[in-house]
Amino acid sequence: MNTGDLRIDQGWLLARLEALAQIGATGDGGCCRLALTDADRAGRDLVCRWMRELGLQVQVDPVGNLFGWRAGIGAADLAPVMTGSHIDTVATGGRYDGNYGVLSGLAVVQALNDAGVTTRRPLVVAAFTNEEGARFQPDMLGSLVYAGGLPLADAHATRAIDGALLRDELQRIGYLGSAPLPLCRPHAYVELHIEQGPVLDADAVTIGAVRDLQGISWQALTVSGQSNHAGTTPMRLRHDAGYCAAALACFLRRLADEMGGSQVATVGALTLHPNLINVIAARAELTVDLRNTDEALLRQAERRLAQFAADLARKEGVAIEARPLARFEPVRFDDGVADLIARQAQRLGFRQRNMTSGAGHDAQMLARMCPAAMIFVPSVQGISHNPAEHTEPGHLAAGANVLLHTLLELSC
Ligand code: HGY
Ligand code: MN
Ligand code: MN
Repeated sequence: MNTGDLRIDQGWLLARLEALAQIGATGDGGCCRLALTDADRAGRDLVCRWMRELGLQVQVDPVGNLFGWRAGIGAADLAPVMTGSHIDTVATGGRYDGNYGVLSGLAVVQALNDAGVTTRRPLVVAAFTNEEGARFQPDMLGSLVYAGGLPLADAHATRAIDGALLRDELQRIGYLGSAPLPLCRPHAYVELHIEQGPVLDADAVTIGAVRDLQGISWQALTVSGQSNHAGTTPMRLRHDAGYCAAALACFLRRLADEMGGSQVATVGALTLHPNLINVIAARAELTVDLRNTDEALLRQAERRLAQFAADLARKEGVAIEARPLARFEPVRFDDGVADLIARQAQRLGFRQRNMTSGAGHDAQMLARMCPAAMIFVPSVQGISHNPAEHTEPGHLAAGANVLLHTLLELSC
């Protein structure tokens, strides 16, 4: 058959996105399937069932990465072409972040099976553990271990923000696997993902050929001050951890505005102790997420934050301790794979453009071991990590069809 006319079954893909979204549904259209929780287990069980129904050989590695393997007809030692993403979500996640890439990989397999199309190289669909990094840090933990960037023992010893041990959680949900780590060194890796930003939607462009991804710096700051009476303590005698946390957040906003360009800064988590109306906070715990496409500028932002914190600590008579949580330099993807994505998008008649990813993705880890690139489709109003996350069905199908033909080209 002329595989050029092959298309994924849009209804099949939309139905599985809907079914997976019911697991951990938060009632407002979103999902909560934090890594290695019971909801994540249920999502994994469902995806593994769909993999088996498609005739894929399901394998699980020691960090819980899932793989559905479709045999090729070429030489047995031919490296496979891999696609995939993640099915864990943030606590207020949408239904497309990660899930769309994994399920589109399965939709590609479904289309190939239906059409009786075989490929020379094996095709592997992956779902990597703890991509979000919301429960365990760093993010992209499963693909980082897969690519050799984090020893398995260190990953197993990682504690969740709720105190659970990663290895114990893998065992508890039945996904402490024994597949080889890494299962394979792919011939190439292509990840399909929603953009999660406003660019494609604003430009009315359907496909992004992602050629690079910005650097990420995550740290946890602990401010230790002195609890005291809110009414009796003169301002000059305070060591107010709550004020210091607010001062740090305001500094980070000023820093990002002043640096401009792609610099972004976020304080996403903040807790005060004892968190009471009439007690000056003794302790503040906050997280800092800094990102920039330029490594030198990202380091500059880190240095400036450290300097501000040191000055603030001295002035306010508090201690401020920083604990690194994740640090990844900017990544350049493979131009050959990105060019192929752009060509397939054009051949299928979709407007396409080059993109930089503002978000972290498993592809940035696979890029350490094989040629890798990503396909983006528009996020309506750029909203993501939010139950209102939405991508039009036509765009979902468009991305999956570009993935289908990119994988076909790479694996035949
Ligand atoms: O944080 C990120 O960029 C990704 O969602 N883990
Ligand atoms: Mn994602
Ligand atoms: Mn995400």
